[in-house]
This record gives sequence, structure tokens and C-alpha cells, in this order.
Amino acid sequence: MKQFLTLSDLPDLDQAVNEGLALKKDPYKWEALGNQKTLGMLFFNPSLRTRLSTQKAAQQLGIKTMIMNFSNEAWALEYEDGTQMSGLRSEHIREAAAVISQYCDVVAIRAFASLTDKQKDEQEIVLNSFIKFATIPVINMESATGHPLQALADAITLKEYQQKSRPKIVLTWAPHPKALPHAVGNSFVRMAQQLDANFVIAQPKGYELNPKITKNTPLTYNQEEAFEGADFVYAKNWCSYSEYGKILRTDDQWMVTDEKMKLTNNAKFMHCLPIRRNIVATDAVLDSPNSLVIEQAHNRTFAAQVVLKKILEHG
Ligand code: SN0
Repeated sequence: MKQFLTLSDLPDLDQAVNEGLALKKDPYKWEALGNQKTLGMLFFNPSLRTRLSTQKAAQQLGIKTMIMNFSNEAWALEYEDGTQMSGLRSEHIREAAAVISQYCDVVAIRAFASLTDKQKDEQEIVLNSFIKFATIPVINMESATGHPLQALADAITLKEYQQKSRPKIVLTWAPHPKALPHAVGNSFVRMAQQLDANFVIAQPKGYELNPKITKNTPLTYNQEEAFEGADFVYAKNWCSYSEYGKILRTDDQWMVTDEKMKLTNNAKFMHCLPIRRNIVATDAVLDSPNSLVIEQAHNRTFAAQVVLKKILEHG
């Protein structure tokens, strides 16, 4: 694998999931693979799990890491070509990406959606500019439109906890006080579409994800109907896609509660974290033994390890 921008860069999802599970059993087996290799990790947005799990994954593969926070430490980058740089942006991506390529063997980047300009967000300007001007492989640590490391970790978690063939998996929109990106939802959809599962997306009117991504996955506007018989409930907020960046409702009707979880087939509860307690889901749901949120975070390490291993093996 020469880069990891979306899930489709994985040659085979099921194989990657199995490799993640094998690494979980024997995390240091490939410690010699990353000898004398350096991973640069660039953050344009906050992170807890992504930063620590990717760093842990690198350590387990013998890779050294260098981390830079672009929101306050680095020079502000210019991405436009041919501009006269008289404003606040001190360094052009052409130099920045080429320079980082001198110090690192792989670069991983987090750059969220602006949620103000759909077209620009969908162009993935930060990620694609690094791909264009860096001479080393690029890994997506959540871009404007996708979070494939999270989706791979979620696929590993689903496989670990699946108790029957063709489980029912529900991705449900949930409330949030802030306008959040579609990235996690998009990548979860792309992943779940590849599973042998009864996969349904529940969201209120106006919150449908990009139809180019949801394709023919069943959508419902009735959350309780979706929960009936569910084996997994994956909650996530995202802002409106059609009215791009907007929050269309502020009520708590779509919060995941114990009462709603009782409609399910004793479903496991999933969320990528961070989660706003008693907004997205109640304390009771999060503190229930059916909650997998900590195990999902644990599996982020092995998802990142699979990706780093495949990139290093490509050479
Ligand atoms: C991010 C998102 O894409 O939804 C990262 C999730 C992995 N989440 C947030 O920005 C939550 C911020 C908040 O204030 O709750």
C-alpha cells in the first residue's frame, strides 16, 4: 500500500481486520520493520486517540515519531499557487511538504473540514497538496471527508463482538451543540457497506449524508424503528450536508437512551469519541457493559499498526 487516504486504499478490508486482530495478540512481532524509520504526524486540529494510538502503533513497529501542531506551532501554510504571499500565511506548501519529506519516511495528517465551503472541503486541499508536494507516503488521520483509521478500528471491533452472521448495524445521527464534520460518518458508511450485515442509517430530515457515499444503503427517519432488533448501535453527530455546515435542530429527541437501547437485540453501543455525555448518549448507555467505546479506542492502535505496516512493507 503506497498511501492511506481512504478505506479503499486497503487492498482487502477483511484481510486488514484479521491482520489487526493478529497484531493485537502479538503487538511487537514486527518491531524490527520500522527500524530507522520516522513517522511525521501533523495536526491542524485537536486529537487524543488518533495522536496517542498512532504513536503507540509506530512504537510497536519500531518507528520513531515526530509530532507538529500546525494550529499553533508551525508557520501558517499557503496552498494557492502563484499568489503573492503578502498576508498571514508565511510558508508555501511546496516548501513545507518537501522539507518534511527530508526528515520523515511517512507523514500522517489531520485536517478537518471547514464546514463553510463544501466544494473546498471536498477537494481535500490540505491532504491533496501534501500528496502532490511530499515525496513520502501520506496517511489520513481524519480529513475533511473521511476518517478511515477510525473506520478500520470500528471494523476490527465489530468483528470481535459479532455474535451471529449478518448482524443488524445501525448508524444513528445524534444531537450535538456544535456543527461536526461528516468524516466519521462517511468512513463508517463506506466500511459497513463492505460487511455482510443488515446496515441501516437513521437520521432526521435534512441530515442525510452525501448520497454519493450512502448510495443504496437503507435510510430511515425513524430512529426507534431502526433500533428494533439491532445488534450494534453506532451513534455520531454530523451537521447538515445539504444545508452545508448548518445545525437544523437543537432538541434531544435523537439522544441515545437506555429506553431506546431496550428496543434492540441487546445491542452493543459504539461511538468514536470524544462524546458529549447526556447530549449524544446518556450516562447509563455509556456506562453500560454493552458500551464498546473504550475497546474501539483500544483498537485504534491496531488499525494504525496495520496501515503503517502495509506502507512500510511497500517500501
Ligand atoms: C470530531 C468529528 O469529526 O466529529 C472528531 C471525531 C473523531 N469531533 C469533534 O470535533 C467533537 C468536538 C466537540 O466539541 O465535541
